Amino acid sequence: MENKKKIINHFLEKDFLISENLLNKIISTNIDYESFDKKENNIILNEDIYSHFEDNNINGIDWKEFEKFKVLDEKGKNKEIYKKFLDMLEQEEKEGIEKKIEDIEKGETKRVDELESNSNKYKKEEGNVEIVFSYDEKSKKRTVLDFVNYFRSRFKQMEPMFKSRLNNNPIISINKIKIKSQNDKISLIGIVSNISLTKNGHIIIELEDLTGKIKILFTNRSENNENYEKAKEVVLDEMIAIEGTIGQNNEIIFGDNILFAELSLIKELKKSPKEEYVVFIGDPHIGADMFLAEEFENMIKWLNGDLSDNKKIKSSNDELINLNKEEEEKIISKIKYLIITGDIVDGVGIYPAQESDLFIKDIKKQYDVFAELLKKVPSHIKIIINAGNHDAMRIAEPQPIIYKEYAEKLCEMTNVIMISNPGVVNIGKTTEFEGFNCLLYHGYSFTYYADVIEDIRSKGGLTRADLIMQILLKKRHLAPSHGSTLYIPDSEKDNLVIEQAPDFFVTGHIHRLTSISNYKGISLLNCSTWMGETAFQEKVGLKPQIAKLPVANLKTREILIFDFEKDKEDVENE
Ligand code: D5M
Ligand code: FE
Ligand code: ZN
Repeated sequence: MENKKKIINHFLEKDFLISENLLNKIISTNIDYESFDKKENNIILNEDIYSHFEDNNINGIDWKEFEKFKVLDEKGKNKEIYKKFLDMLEQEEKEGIEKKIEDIEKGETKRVDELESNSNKYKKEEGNVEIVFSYDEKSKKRTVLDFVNYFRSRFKQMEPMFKSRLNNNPIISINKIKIKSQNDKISLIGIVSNISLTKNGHIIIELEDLTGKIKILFTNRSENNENYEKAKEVVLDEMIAIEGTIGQNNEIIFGDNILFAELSLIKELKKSPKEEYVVFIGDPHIGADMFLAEEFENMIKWLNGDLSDNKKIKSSNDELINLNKEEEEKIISKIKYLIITGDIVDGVGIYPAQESDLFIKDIKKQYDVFAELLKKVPSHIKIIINAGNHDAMRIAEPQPIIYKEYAEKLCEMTNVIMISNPGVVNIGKTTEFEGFNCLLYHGYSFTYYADVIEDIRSKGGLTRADLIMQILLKKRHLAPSHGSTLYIPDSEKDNLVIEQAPDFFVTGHIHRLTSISNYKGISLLNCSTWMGETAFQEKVGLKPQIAKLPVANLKTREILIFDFEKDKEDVENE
């Protein structure tokens, strides 16, 4: 009894309460408790943590949190979290990255950064993310009126983008053409309701505003060649302005010029005073047989500082780059953001007979597996996710965030931020710096423009995401033609209009990597995929570019590509 009191008092002096089981253990095993000289505020020391306290200099652990977990454990409410905490302490003693990798390979789901052996980890600075725009659907029935108002809302939203730039002729509404005279010079702003070719190859664009419709002729005669080329870029339903001359009977306009909505030209890239990095992943397609698990895991290991994978590093102009170990580690340590642009999972029932291409046939399980993978990403990295056409969400755009019922585990992660498709997030904002706006769009409309715009079709179609992205920025709309995507009309706002110039325009869907550091002050990025070539892609002749990780430096705006694709030879030798 005396002994018991002595032991209890020894720990009380250090502000520790000691648990019954530890007390008994100290008595029965003669532990040299007197050398225990840590001091902590009123926590109950038990058998599980005693040795950790004794052996280690454990810094930065929130013991109050720990107490809560322990109580939950004792009440039988949340045993898991207490066990994880103990595992983490256990891990403190096993140094080195090898152990972490072993865990990843074993598929254990402890957060890798929690396992890191140096105590800095608890203080690692997190990225700063603010949601600028994420579509949140108010559920209501759509009516015909919504479609009419949708036209109006696009018109009203985009009209100001043209007005200040039409300085040559008076701007008039279409119903006022009839009170003007032949040969008068006018400007019109409207939505393209029809495009046709005359038998001589002239282009006739029918333009509609809130007051009427009129035909505008663009001839293919040489002196008008530039405008004729512009007319070839015009697509259905987009909003344009024209300058022209009134023709015979005021029934047709001869087009002198076409203006697209255009973003203003910014040559200088905005740069952060802080060296931070953002990395981009597109189209992982979890659940598909073709998902590249090994490449994906190698990439995650890399995010955790493992440089063992023998990868190529390239600049955005495709030049090979050599980085030494220190340079590479420095980059990794400053990665704060991970952006993922949709087709998170392969889904279920997305296309006929998809079942036979699926490794995981349950959509919720597909998301669960993805969450498990993402838990291995260091938790100070903020992960931003939007939906694609394979995800658990209606395919009509704007797509709200992926259904929580399916992506439950993803939504629970404190470093995961779900946004709509399209959506805008700001990253890297500080008190002194405004941060970067990133426009995320999965890219479903891209296939339409690859095909319909002759200039893009002739230069490589779908392989030219760079051209598609530029033309959509020029039109300031992610899917100007109604036929290019399914869309949900919103009578208040056309949510696919590009209202503000972003700093990053990030897309996916076509499974090929494109990176342009500076288009009008915007970094353009179409992401690679983490899925191999499918039978469908082989049939349509689209070669995916797989397992490439673009890494953008926010201080210099340089983009490097880390290539995790395995060499063909390696694959063949396996
Ligand atoms: O799209 C994967 C790839 O397949 C992407 O490059 C676009 C292409 N794709 C998808 N659907 C079509 C259609 N209907 N026509 C042409 N090309 C298409 P994913 O969304 O991952 O299935
Ligand atoms: Fe995809
Ligand atoms: Zn897609």
